[in-house]
Amino acid sequence: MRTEEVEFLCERFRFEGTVTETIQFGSGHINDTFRVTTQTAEKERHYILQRINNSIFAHPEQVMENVVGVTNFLQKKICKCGGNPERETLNIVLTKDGQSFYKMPDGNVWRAYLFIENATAYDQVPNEDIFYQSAYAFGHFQRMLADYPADQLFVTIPDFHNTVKRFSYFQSTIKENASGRLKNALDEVGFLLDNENISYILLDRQEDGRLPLRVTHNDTKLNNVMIDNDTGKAICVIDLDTVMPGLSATDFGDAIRFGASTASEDEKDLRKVNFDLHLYEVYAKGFLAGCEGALTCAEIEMLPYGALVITYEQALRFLSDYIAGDVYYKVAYPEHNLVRARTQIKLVQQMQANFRQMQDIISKNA
Ligand code: ADP
Ligand code: GN1
Ligand code: MG
Repeated sequence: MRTEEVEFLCERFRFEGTVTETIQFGSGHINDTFRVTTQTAEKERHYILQRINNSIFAHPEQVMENVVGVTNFLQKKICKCGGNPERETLNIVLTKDGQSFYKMPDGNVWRAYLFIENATAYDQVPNEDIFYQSAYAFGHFQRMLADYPADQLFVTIPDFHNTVKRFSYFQSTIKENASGRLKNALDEVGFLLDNENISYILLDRQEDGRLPLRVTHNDTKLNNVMIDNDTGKAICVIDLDTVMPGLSATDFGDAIRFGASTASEDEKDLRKVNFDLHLYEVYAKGFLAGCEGALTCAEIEMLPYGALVITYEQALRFLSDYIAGDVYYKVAYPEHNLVRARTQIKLVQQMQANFRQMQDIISKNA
């Protein structure tokens, strides 16, 4: 981003003090995120300044309406429970004319949040206590939003966790082979095609009403929760762009595919990537505790399937993007999406091999 653009944008928001530094921040795959530092007479302050990716979110203003609704709702609940609403949920910094976002003349939509200080968003599990804390936080997040009026939420990405549609898109990317890369991924493509049956597991049960829709986060990876550097507690669930009606098994599964692995999502050496049943159990305990007994028997039974389905779905998504030519996720090098797809496939294979144990762990802890 050009310096003049940053200066122009910082001028639009109600930031306290004078801006002294702006740096790119975090490792999200979707939005452009910056940390802004300002200096007031007394102290230094930080803010998050973010461009909402409008090729992925077709209606950024609807994303912001959801975020305003959800954060206001959470702030009230946090206050009632004696918590700190400035730290335990995202806080939007308004523009100088009182809006929740600023639309640039080029059509890009920007927003700002208070920066959550002295906390970390981890890309890999540093220790099991922190993983437990993140699980509790995502379970609790769902619980706190149980009475949120779901009909007021915009669907910010239609069919976000519709694995069957993700599979169809995967097939169409193979047919088109827009990047010419299909030849580099034949084994991976073969595995995903052979396992199409996985894509129906959750959707069938959602459609026939066996699984209830709840207000869910839908992007529950570990780096979407801030962990307090001093206490190791998960203090704030962030990245609220995909809060929409969804399934509890999806939120559980997405966190497992990211966190219950012995390596990062984009580890190139597959020997280092293994599904960790112990971390799976740690997360299950935290998530069930955070949900406070609200899950139905059918939902609990589907938690292991959630892990399998969402890991498979993520493999489809990464590989589709590799074959389509990196049109969705940010990549650091040309094979990045293929590398990511491979880690997910390895995890799916190990989940398949250990599925009975995954089920037993849930039964034992439910
Ligand atoms: P993306 O959709 O691209 O993942 P996120 O909203 O998750 O965007 O933000 C990217 C990263 O920026 C996060 O993983 C986290 O490290 C950091 N971040 C986002 N919001 C805050 C905040 N309010 N305070 C501190 N760090 C934040
Ligand atoms: C994206 O935005 P971020 O980096 O937290 C993606 C998730 C994927 C994840 C894979 C809106 O999450 O769905 O699971 O990458 N978010 C969106 O790491 O597509
Ligand atoms: Mg994120």
